[in-house]
Amino acid sequence: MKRIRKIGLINPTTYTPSEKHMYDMYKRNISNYKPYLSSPLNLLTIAAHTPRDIDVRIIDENIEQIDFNENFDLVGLTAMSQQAFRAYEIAGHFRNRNIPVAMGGIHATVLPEEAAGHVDAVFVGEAEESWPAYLHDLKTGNEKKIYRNEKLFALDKALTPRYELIPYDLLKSKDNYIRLIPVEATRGCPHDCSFCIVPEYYGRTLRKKSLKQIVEEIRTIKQLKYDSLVLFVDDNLFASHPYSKALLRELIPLKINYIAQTDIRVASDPELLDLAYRSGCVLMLIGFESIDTGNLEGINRNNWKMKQVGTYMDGIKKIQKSGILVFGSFIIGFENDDSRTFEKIRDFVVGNNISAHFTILTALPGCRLYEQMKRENKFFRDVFWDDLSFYTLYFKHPNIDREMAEKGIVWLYDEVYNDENSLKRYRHMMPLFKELPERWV
Ligand code: B12
Ligand code: SF4
Repeated sequence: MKRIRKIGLINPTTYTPSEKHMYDMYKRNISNYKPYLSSPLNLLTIAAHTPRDIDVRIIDENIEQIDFNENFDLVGLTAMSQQAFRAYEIAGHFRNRNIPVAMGGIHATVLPEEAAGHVDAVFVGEAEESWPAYLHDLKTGNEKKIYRNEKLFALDKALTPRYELIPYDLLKSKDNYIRLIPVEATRGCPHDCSFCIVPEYYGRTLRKKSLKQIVEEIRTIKQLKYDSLVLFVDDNLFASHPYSKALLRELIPLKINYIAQTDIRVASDPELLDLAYRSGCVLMLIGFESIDTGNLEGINRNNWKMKQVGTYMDGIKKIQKSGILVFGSFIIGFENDDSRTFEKIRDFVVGNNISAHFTILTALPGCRLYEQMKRENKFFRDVFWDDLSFYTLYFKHPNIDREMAEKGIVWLYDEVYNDENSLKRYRHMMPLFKELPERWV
């Protein structure tokens, strides 16, 4: 029987070479645009499904250096694709000391055979049930190379993530970052955007945690006195309006401030917007993707995203009027995009008084767009996971080259977050806030 006393769960650094030029932008505009830091919810969740007699340490390489001499009996790594190469390096260091290494997360899920060449055990998909099974196998010497989730996890059985393991002092010591504490209410997305992996990974049906469970998680965070915003990690917190309204009513007495990702349909439901404001929602992140309808044609099989474009401006106004900031997400690199796209997006963002982030179209391994681009021989390299930061162009585009894309993205950030346009947004929102009942922001 092998004893497992101490496990290190590690989130490898996410900073890739192509992200470097973003730092100068951050520095130039730091008073108006702050990057964020958020502890890895997947590892806090895996920790919750680890027997309590095992000591677990969460290490986020974005905020602390890994001590490769630390005495772990097992190391668990998580990785998005852009972190994969670093994850393999980390695995190598621990395996050289005969410490077994397991790996889960989206990259291992999509490319388990690749990951299996670098680690001892690979987790495909959700691991709430397969992780405890693996720990048992490891103790008894029966471990397998690949663990797959047999079925999607029933979220009503979710355990509270081990929030107390967040190295909060370290997180807090990072000045100039917005601190986010992640909470999850639902999983799954009914849409099928060609560049996204979520529906294949989490399923198309919305699975929900019980309201009681979410309240319990937020109470835990409050007791820990983390002075941070809550980030609902759900791909669309308001996908089901009846469920989210019930959730928001539960959140009101908890007095938190939070950020949520959603889609523009929220704007058509005044009751939902009112509840969102009263429950402490400060910002809604909305994936507008593009303002050119032609670009969005075919993104979803039923053209759902394309059909929303006409509602964007009116929707933004309604959300802002309800006292919630709109943060748009825009993608550059669709087929119709060219050198003028950057200015058009700047005009839309500044004109509508929203803030936003801008990324380059990124076909992630496992998604439809990736398969299509591969068939069409568009990629510059075969294995380019370090280019998947969303800030680099790594495929042949008819009108945009790599330099134009990267410089254009930085230009967009500079334009939107300069003093003049930041002040414009502020002046637009202040009178709207004044018309609303006060809350605890
Ligand atoms: C929340 C979130 C974030 C948060 C992170 C919050 C946090 N630190 O926890 C923030 C906003 C920071 C973020 C940022 C980015 N994100 Co993000 N994000 C998500 C999101 C919406 C949810 C992830 C989540 O926390 N789920 C809840 C946890 C509990 O589930 P989980 O992660 O799936 O983990 C389960 C399993 O994977 C497995 N598992 C995971 N790790 C491990 C490890 C071990 C050892 C084991 C055994 C099991 C295991 O077990 C868990 C429980 O079942 C996903 C989309 C999605 N629905 O998955 C995208 C997603 C992960 N993000 C993605 C991307 C690309 C990014 C960015 C790179 C985008 C960008 N450039 O702006 C940035 C990274 C920037 C940076 N420098 O860090 C992509 C990754 C795709 C890929 N193949 O790489 C995803 C999948 C979205 C998409 N478009 O497809 N993101
Ligand atoms: S991009 Fe958003 S809406 Fe589209 S499939 Fe992914 S999670 Fe769903």
